[in-house]
Formats: sequence, C-alpha cells, structure tokens
Amino acid sequence: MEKKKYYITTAIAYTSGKPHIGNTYEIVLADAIARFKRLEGYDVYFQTGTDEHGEKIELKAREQGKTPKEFVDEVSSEIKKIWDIMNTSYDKFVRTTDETHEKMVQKIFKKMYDNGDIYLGEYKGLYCTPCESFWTESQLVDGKCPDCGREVKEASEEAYFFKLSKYQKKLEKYIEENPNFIQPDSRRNEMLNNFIKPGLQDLCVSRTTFDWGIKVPFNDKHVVYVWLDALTNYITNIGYDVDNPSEEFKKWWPADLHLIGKDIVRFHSIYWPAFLWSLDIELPKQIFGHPWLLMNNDKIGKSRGNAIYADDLTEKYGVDAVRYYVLHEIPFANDGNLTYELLEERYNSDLANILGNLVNRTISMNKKYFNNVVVTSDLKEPVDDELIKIVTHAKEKVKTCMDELRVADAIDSVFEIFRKCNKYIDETTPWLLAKDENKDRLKTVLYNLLESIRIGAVLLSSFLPQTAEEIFRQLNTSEKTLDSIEEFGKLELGNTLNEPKPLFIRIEKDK
Ligand code: ME8
Repeated sequence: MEKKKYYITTAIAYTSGKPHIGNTYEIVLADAIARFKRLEGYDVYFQTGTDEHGEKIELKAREQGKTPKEFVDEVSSEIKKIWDIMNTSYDKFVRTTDETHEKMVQKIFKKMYDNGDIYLGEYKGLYCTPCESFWTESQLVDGKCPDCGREVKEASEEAYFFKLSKYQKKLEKYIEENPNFIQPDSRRNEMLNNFIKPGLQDLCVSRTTFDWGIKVPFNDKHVVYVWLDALTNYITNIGYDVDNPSEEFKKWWPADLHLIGKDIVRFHSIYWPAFLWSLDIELPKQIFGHPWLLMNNDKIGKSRGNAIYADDLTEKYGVDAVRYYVLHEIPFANDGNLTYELLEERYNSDLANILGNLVNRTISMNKKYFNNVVVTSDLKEPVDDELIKIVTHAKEKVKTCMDELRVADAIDSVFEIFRKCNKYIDETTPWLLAKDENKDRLKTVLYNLLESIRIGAVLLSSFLPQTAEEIFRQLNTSEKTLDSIEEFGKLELGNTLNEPKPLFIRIEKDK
C-alpha cells in the first residue's frame, strides 16, 4: 500500500539576526510532529528555511558594513546551525535568495498581473519599517505599530496592488465552513471577527523605497513585497510552476500543516489563501498559530536584553532537556514561560528523577539479579495488569493528542508510563523479592519494567530522539517501531542489556 503523505512547514525565519529560543521553539515543535508522523508510517516532507529580503535586512547589513547577500549568507547559516544543534529532522532548508525561488516569484507575480489580480496604483499610508507593514490610522495602537509598538511613518509610493478585497466573501465562507483550517479556535475567531469581517482592502505588493528584494519582472523600479515573496516559498520549493506544476508538486501539495507563530496567522490565513486562489491552487489543509515562549513572563527580544539562545542552553543542559522544556512548557493555546529556575526544576524532577532514575535503577537491578540478561516468568499478579493497561493505552493517548497538535499533553501521556513504572517499583519492591529469593516473581517484575521502559522510549522518540536512542541502546533492543508496541511483550528475551549509564545528571542547586 502506498504510504500517506504529510507535508509540514514552519515559518521561514527572518535573517535579521540570530534566532532566540522563542523562534527555536517552532522548529522543535514541527520536528516533534514530523517525527511522530514518520513513526506512524507517513511519507513526511518537512520544510523550513529563511526569509531573506526586505528593507530591515538591507539596513542591518549596511549597519555592519556588509552587502545584503554577505549578511544573509551568514545569518542563514547561523539559523541552520541552530536548527541542527536542536537535532531537527527537516528534509529541506530553503532560502528566499535561491535563484529558483526568485525566478518563480517573478513568474507568479506576472501571472497575477496577467489575470488582473495585480494592478498598478498609488500607495499612501503609515509604514512600520521593522515590520515591513503598512497600517491604516485605525489599526494603530496609541499611534504606533500594533505589532511591535514602534513609530510608523507617512509613506507614499507608486505601487502594485493585489485585489484582496475580491476574495473577502469567499474567504469568510471558507473559514466558516472549515473550522479546522485555522487553529486554535481563538486564532480563527480573531481572524474572522477582527480582520476579515470588517472588510479587506487591496494589498500593496510592491515597494520602490529599497532594493533588496526580488524585482517585479516587468518594472524593475519595484521589488516584490516580502510577504508575497516569503509565503510562496511553500510552493516554489516543491516544484510549483505557473504553467506546468511538477509531479513533485502534485505529490506534496496541499500542505497538511503550516506551523507558524500567533503573530503571523494574519498573513497566512488572509493573504496566503487569496494568493493561492489567484493562482488557482488548493489551500493548505491547516494553519496552526502556536503560542509564544516568554522569558520571565516578558516578550523575548534583543532590544529588551533578555534574549536567550538555544545553543547556550544546550551547552549547559543538553539538547533533549531543552527540547523537553519547550515542548512541555508551552501549552496548546496559551503562551509558555521560560525561567532558569523552572527549567532546572523540570530537569531534575522529570528528566533526572522520573525518567533517568527509573531507567538506571531498572537496568542496574537487572544487572545485579540476572547478570544483565532479559528474563521473565509466569508468576503474575493483578498489579502487573494495572501497569500493562496504562502502558499499552499510552499509544492511543499520545496519538489523539498529536492529531490535535496537543504536543505538551502528548509528552505528559508518555511520562505517565514512567510515573506508573516508578509506582510499580514501590508496589512490587524488587529488592525484597530478591532478599526472599522469590526469583520467579522478580523476573516478571523486572521484565515488565524493562518492557514498559522500551514502550515509553518508542513513544518518546519523536520528542527526545537522543534519549530514546540511548534507552534502546542500553536495552539492546531493535524493537523501536510503533507496531512493536501494539502488544506488551516484544522486548527480546535472552538478550544481554548494555551497562547502565545515567541519562541525565542531576543539577545541584548551588552550581
Ligand atoms: O515572522 N515564541 O519570521 P521571524 C515562539 N519571516 N515563537 C516565536 C517567538 C516566541 N517568543 N518569537 C517569534 C517571520 N516566534 C517571517 C515568517 S513565513 C512565510 C515568514 C515565531 O523570524 C514567529 O511567530 O520573525 C514565527 O512563526 C517564527 O518564530 C519566525 O519569526
């Protein structure tokens, strides 16, 4: 049977500077979803990359005495490096300065012009340079940019416009009829009620005030608006062509999920559908606007001096600890908070204690009592059934959470296994069984623990891939698939475990 496909994208990050831990959250979240889909047997294509044009980037490059291209080359590779440090399994890292992308954006612009959706006009408005956005008077908050709170300036220019207004009714109807198109619901309602229903104005899609962008193909005084340039990355990099879309494009499009932050849902759920309709292309299946990570309950930003970077954190705590924190602490629809205290607390209590200690204790006991060999017996007790029930049900729970993109809840469901195992140790007291020379019962207990840990590791592998691999290594098992946890008991009898090795070393408070 042909595998079902799953195409997932993240936002492409601005190459204006090094991405902070908030930006990094998104790629880790997407990675967990992509890995889980692969585990489920989907043919996954996971795309990420960088958004490299625009006035802000041109200015930053100038500040540093570099050409825009030199500057974006550096920042883009820095971003890619962080995505790699975080062990993210993207299939393609795209850049909007790639020639194929640039050429296709020009063709797209021309197609929209030829079909009458783009026309030449004059733009007068209030412009926020850092956000590359024009605003109307009524959209400003205290006279400032509603997105970043900075000053806006009057600007007027000859410009091309996209007929966004033409698509308003169609968009309203589409979003109302497809409640899952924009998620979570709070974002969907915000889009409908605050932006779409009050009316959509035509969108200015070219600029003449700076150079660093893709030239409008038939009028090179103009560069293409960054959001038209950026959004189309989702199709230009999978072989879209205006006249003759490739087989690759037909295979992957429509995207199953555009994973983006809450601040850019507007661009993805209003401009993007209209652009796609103009090109006569189907809409993506879902746009998910994830919440933000805050630092000490404050917005993370370089100008605030509180930016934290993933590489600094991983150096101190390890990659999987940082992955665990961001995946676990940011709930489905509300912002999450990062503090060093909470990070260290989670590290010690969840990773070092509940998980690390469990694995270490279990493998050490098996070494001590059975010389590292995996054994079992027929001696069962009701307390085993309770454990087995929780462990075998976890898969469905995790799957349900992941289908709804409730990743933090999914991790909790995996940890329920480890919590239950710890309780099972307290209930069965293996050291007393050993003392009483109740070896057969001890065999069952240790097998149940080792097998539960294996099942937990299979489910953990999408979130903490290195940790899961290390558990498999210590268990010396090749049973790592989702199928292998359908039933309890697949851990190979007679295998010799590897030496126990702590997964996470506790952080001492005063260090
Ligand atoms: O918006 N917590 O790029 P970007 C979580 N180039 N996510 C955060 C965050 C935080 N504190 N801060 C930012 C852009 N993000 C455009 C995208 S897509 C066609 C173009 C998220 O580098 C933000 O919401 O400013 C966005 O999804 C991503 O990081 C990249 O942000």
